[in-house]
Amino acid sequence: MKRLEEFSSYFKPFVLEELRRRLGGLGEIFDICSYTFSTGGKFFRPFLLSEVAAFLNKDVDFNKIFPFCLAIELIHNYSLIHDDLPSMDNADYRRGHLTVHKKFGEAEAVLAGDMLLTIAFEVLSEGKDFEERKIIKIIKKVAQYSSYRYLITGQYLDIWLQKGKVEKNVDNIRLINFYKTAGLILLSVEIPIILFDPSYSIKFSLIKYGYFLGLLFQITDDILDNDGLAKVMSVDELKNLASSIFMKIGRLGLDERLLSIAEYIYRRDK
Ligand code: GRG
Repeated sequence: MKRLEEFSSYFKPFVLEELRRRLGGLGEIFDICSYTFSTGGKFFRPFLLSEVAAFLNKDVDFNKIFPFCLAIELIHNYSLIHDDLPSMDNADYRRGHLTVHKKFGEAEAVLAGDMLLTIAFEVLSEGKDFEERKIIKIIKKVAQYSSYRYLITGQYLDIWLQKGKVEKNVDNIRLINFYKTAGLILLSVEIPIILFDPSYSIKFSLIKYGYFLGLLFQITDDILDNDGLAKVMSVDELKNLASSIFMKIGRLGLDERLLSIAEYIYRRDK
């Protein structure tokens, strides 16, 4: 998607610069913590956040939005680094490159994840361009969604599913996948809602949009990886499910920009 590629081309240097500003004096620590951003990644969540911000305020100054985009991308990468660890998914490769623990060691990868997660909150707390009450609301929401409301609860359930403590059925897999994926996607929609405070009906449509996008993202990911739901549902069933969610998004009455993001997710091939 061209707009996403354009966004990534100026957002990625911003991420690296912000990390260098904080960690540049720490030698190898900077190398380990920034490695994940040099291995690719679509920067989908910060892109979504900036597009929703532009939908809510067409004169938005992207420099003011970037810190929120950065925080979400830092948390996303922390979760991937920790998810790949030997005690979790035990993955050797991500984005076609060695995972952080394979390249630098396990303890180093744990610490790199911790570093990115905690820097995300530092970045959020520095948001000087919006009212303090909005920043505090965002910090609280990011903390909740990254932990018990979505990400970490989803990871616990996933681990218990692998250990046989949670039954491997369609409902449980859907719930776990939704928890692991939807938290950051919903945050990318909810942060600009907090910043720009739209009418109730727009807020309602956008939250449904974030929810459906989270579902769609995980279904297409499972089809591409032949994992998760693809282990308990056929590809045709998954494609039908994706198509029905995509149609629901189309009926939300949002603009072409936001619909094209859903279409990109629906039709993506990586
Ligand atoms: C806190 C350890 C820990 C885990 C939380 C988010 C998560 C749970 C685990 C990460 C692994 C996983 C399967 C996440 C589901 C979301 C997902 C499909 C991630 C991949 O997102 P992309 O495709 O990644 O946007 P890129 O590489 O483009 O950044």
